[in-house]
Amino acid sequence: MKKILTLCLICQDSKILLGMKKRGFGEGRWNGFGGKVEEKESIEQAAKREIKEESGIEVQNLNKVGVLDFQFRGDPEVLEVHIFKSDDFLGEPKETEEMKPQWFYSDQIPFGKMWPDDIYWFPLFFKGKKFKGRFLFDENDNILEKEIQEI
Ligand code: 8OG
Repeated sequence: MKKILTLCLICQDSKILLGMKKRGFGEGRWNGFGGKVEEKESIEQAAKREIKEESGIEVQNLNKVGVLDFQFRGDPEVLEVHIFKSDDFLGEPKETEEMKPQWFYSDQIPFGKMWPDDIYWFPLFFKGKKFKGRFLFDENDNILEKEIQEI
């Protein structure tokens, strides 16, 4: 069982835009913008749609930077998350029902309030590397297994 998701990190003037997830999966954590790819849309279309829905901005470019697979112990579903970077967008980020956006400097990323895997791959992202990997979590979102490699 595989679920395809997107995650976009929007960068401008050496800052990165994260959103505080206000509800659902990942609630209470800062993250990039994204979600599930719907039937009949491409992964990039889904990425753009989710960014618009969650932050109100329209990204003009998307660069694929990585793919990460996430699994939870005892759950056969694999979350395949396609990660993009964008540095060109229209509009101003605004708070939505799902996310509260905020700009962060790259040396002030709030890893303590993010998914625990992020600390392992954000540094690759900031170095401009492309990567792939997989993480296995337990039911409390602790990392049990991790693999990450540059590609
Ligand atoms: O539609 P929904 O909001 O449930 O989508 C989940 C979002 O969270 C989607 O953008 C993919 C992203 N995501 C995971 N797992 C992880 C993770 O471990 N780290 C980060 N940074 N994002 C994740 O589904």
